[in-house]
Amino acid sequence: MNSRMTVALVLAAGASLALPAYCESAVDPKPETTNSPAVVVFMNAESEDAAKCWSGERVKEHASEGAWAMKKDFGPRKGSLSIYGGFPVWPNDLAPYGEMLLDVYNPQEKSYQLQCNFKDKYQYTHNHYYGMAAPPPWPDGRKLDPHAGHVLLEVKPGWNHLSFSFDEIFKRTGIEWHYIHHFWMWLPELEKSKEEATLYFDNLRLVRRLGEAGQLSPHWKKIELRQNDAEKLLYGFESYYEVWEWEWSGRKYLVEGPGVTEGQLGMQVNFGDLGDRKWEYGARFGVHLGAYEKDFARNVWSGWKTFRLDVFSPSDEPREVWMTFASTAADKKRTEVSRKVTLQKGANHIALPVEELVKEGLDLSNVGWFEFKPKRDSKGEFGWMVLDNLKLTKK
Ligand SMILES: [Ca+2]
Ligand SMILES: [Ca+2]
Repeated sequence: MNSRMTVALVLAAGASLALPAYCESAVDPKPETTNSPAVVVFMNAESEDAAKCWSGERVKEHASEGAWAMKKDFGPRKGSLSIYGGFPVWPNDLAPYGEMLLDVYNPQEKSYQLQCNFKDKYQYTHNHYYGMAAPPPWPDGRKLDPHAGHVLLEVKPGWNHLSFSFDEIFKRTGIEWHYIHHFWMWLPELEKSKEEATLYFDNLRLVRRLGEAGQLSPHWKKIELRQNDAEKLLYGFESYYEVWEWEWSGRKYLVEGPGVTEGQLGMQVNFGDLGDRKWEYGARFGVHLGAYEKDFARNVWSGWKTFRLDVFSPSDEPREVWMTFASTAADKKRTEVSRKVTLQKGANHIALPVEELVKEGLDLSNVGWFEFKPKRDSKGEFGWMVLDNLKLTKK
């Protein structure tokens, strides 16, 4: 199966034909406390609001817990039981949990293979891997197998009290539990047949790991504005919240190693590959500076003299990078200004006079987008780099 077919299949499986309206978070967006319970409800259909985030029908029959269960019909083009937005735990970080427990009632007289899948942000095809020949590899160089994350559970007639291990999924896929985007379950065997079947789901629970492993990572720190008379820090990469704002074709990690020039952490990016040689530079990798944290005002650059970014390059050869800045003026006119820089092995401290960008039309009152794209190296690869200390200074 080629990669394009794989993408189509994943999309087909993840999508339901009758999509509910996109669901805003139904949970309180506060980090969990250290006193969190050992078992956390993922879906129990008891709350009408939370149930709206799921593609199934909330019914008062075959509940294993409380009064309500989630009913879902499966068959050709009936799609999956999926969650859309409103992820049941906040942040969307499943690293503190080691296992999923679920109750499934099967009113038919035959058994089925229920396929369960998580997708992390990297596997989320629509924004990140769509059309890519080679998604960014894991840090250890392993390539992504889009099918490795499937969990198949046998659903026998009557009640089924099921479970599966998150560690097993991680071993097969290297899934990024710190940012799970999507969860869905379906009966793939029915897609090819004319058969239909109905299942009832209830009491989906996450089992917390023991000890520190069961705590939310301290890297989920609130992003703090760090600005003084001399500098304004746009990104220090000290929090997952900062890292997840960066979009598109890169696998991103908070790292402590070489390349950290500010604080304790930096962002390592393993760049993705669109495959075709016409993509000489890395596919779009960047950030909407004005999209989040309005008070931070990352998009207002007026009054600053120098744009700075520290980049660690592990490559033995010089690496060429395109940086693109885009501004949107009050009259909606969008201007893009790009600069090519060549990075040497090890630490690089990029500094660009803001005035030079203005001469080419950049509007400093609203710099909304910043992009960072390496050129292929002599082996035809994009490799990885560590970014830190993205800031504006007065000198
Ligand atoms: Ca229930
Ligand atoms: Ca840092």
